[in-house]
Amino acid sequence: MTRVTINAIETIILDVPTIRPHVLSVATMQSQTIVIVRLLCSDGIVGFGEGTTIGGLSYGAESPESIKLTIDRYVAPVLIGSDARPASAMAMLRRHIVANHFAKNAIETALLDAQGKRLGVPVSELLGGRLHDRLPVLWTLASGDTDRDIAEAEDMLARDRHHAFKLKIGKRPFEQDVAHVATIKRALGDRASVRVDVNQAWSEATAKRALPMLADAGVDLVEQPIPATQNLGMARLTQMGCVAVMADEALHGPESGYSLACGHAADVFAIKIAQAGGLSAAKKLAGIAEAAGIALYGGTMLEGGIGTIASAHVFSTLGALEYGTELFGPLLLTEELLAEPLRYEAGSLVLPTASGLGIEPRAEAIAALRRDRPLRTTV
Ligand code: MUC
Ligand code: MG
Repeated sequence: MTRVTINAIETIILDVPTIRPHVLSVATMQSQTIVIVRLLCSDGIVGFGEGTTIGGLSYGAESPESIKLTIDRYVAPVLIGSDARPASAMAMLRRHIVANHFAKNAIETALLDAQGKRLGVPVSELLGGRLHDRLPVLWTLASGDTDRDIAEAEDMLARDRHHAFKLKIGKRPFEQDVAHVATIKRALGDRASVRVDVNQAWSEATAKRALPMLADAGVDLVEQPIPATQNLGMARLTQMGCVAVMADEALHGPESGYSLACGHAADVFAIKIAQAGGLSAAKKLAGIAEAAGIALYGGTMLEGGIGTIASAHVFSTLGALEYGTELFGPLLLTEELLAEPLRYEAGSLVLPTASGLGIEPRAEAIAALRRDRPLRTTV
């Protein structure tokens, strides 16, 4: 086999409006910013990757602009001219660059897309082979308005699009948030599972009061109620046992997963390829959860089509995803970024069968949404 090397890496920032404001405890999103990576190899194959976070720097330590800069300034010089096989390129990257998990994930996605296209197999097959051809997908209700959220959930149920909902809370006093959640759960009854994501907004004292109230309201899962650094607090909340507790922002790959597992600090792990530092790291993290008896959930950073399907390839290889996934990112955007949209059917995302990621970006959408597009002048 001739040695294939990496010839060039390009990054493009896109700003894509959302279909409605998406209200989290840390930010209100009116648009999503996506960094597209194009990785060109010496055999002419192009791999695509995506670096996406939420709310600029309000969610985590990497912003879209820092992801682009990291790749342009530090990743590309390390990788250009080197072996394009994913494991070897990623090992090289880890030797030269610490942290920067979102940037590393975007690169590993592009490397695996290229390698899959080269070998004629889907990315899931490079990761050991898929166990699921479709994945259950929930929808996040985050308009910030109780009646609007109920109407949105009813519409999703009527269209058979989603059967589980995640509510973003933590912005208002907790009693108001619990009342908001209880009203929605009462309206939906047994027709839908309701979960909440606090995005680290509560103190442990508030969480101790709120968790039993949420359990009484019929909530199935409480995600990252307290700050990501407070694993001992997470362990105490998990031990209360009234409702399942999920770690999200506390997870930064296998090492953090190992320490949470050792400390019994979560019932469920939200597996996110970007936060984990790539697709292989996400698989290792899932392995730690499985070994520790921690349930799995397929998380999202509200990525567009590339990041969403990259996540789906990983999740399709995991045994049991007890809490399903939230791979709905593309459905929150007003613009279609793929030549052929992802297939969502009856509450599930269908995995593509073509080689690599099995998707192609839509060139016109990229041209129209890129932040550095030439400004049109009117005469
Ligand atoms: C998060 O914190 O989980 C996932 C779904 C959503 O609405 O926001 C994200 C981020
Ligand atoms: Mg979360």
